[in-house]
Amino acid sequence: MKCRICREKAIIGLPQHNLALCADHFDNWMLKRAAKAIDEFKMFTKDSKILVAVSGGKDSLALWDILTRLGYNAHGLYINLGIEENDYSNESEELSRTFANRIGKKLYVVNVKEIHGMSIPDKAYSKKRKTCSVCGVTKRYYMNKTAREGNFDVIVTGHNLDDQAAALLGNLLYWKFDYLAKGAPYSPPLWKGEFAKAKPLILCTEKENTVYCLLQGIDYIQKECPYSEGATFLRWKHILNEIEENSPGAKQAFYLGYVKYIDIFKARNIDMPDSRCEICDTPSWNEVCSFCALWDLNK
Ligand code: Q46
Repeated sequence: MKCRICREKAIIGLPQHNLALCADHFDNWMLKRAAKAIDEFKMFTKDSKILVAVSGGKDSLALWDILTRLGYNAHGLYINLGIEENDYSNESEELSRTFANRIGKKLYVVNVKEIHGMSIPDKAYSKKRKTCSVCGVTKRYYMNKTAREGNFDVIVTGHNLDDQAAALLGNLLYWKFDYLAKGAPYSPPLWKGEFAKAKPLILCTEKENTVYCLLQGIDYIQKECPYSEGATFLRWKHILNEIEENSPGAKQAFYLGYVKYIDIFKARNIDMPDSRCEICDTPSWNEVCSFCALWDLNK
């Protein structure tokens, strides 16, 4: 297999693009893919202050690296969830800190156990709730808080095409309209002065992000979070991989087709509550928001 551009030995085949590339041209191609998503969905500009949600995994570190190389002003946020199994949280924090030092960018670190006296799994156990649900509410709160206090224009996440397509399949199968309304690569600020949310690696696959990290020598956490999404989500991924194998490009067509028609789902969705949490003052449908209720916060 030869690189389509220089005819040197290719290191990766990209059948969905009818392409094979050598290391140098693949590296360049990844930067272009991210730039294309940023431009096409009008995510942000070189003047924007960007907060990268960093987990220590390949997708978020690849994203931070690519944005930095493209000349964007991107800082990181790592949230330590206090997951002790496999030393998961400590190791991923260490890798995130090492990477931030390597690129010379600021990493904000939030430690849930230090702030609340309890880790995410312990909180979930004490509230008899699913760990990922407690984790989701808590991460969202701290991402928003950091973006608001740091005057960031946009929060970016490392979601890749495989994740988004699998989530889309699952949400479509069960017609989860509320989720279907929220799967766009870019969500503008809900009101003036608030930040946007964007997924610049939406045109890149899991495999491409992995190869990018290997080529750039980026050390990322290889373990999965011990609470990571179970068999169902993996099944959607597996089904889509089988389809992709026989019809290269189907995954991208599936997701981008949905993005084109996403307004169909938005019609049912009410975007913004007009009241605020009486404890933390963030927009909330209830007197006390889900985060303050979860962590039993008082005025
Ligand atoms: S980190 Fe948190 Fe995920 Fe781990 S506990 Fe679940 S939600 S799986 S992205």
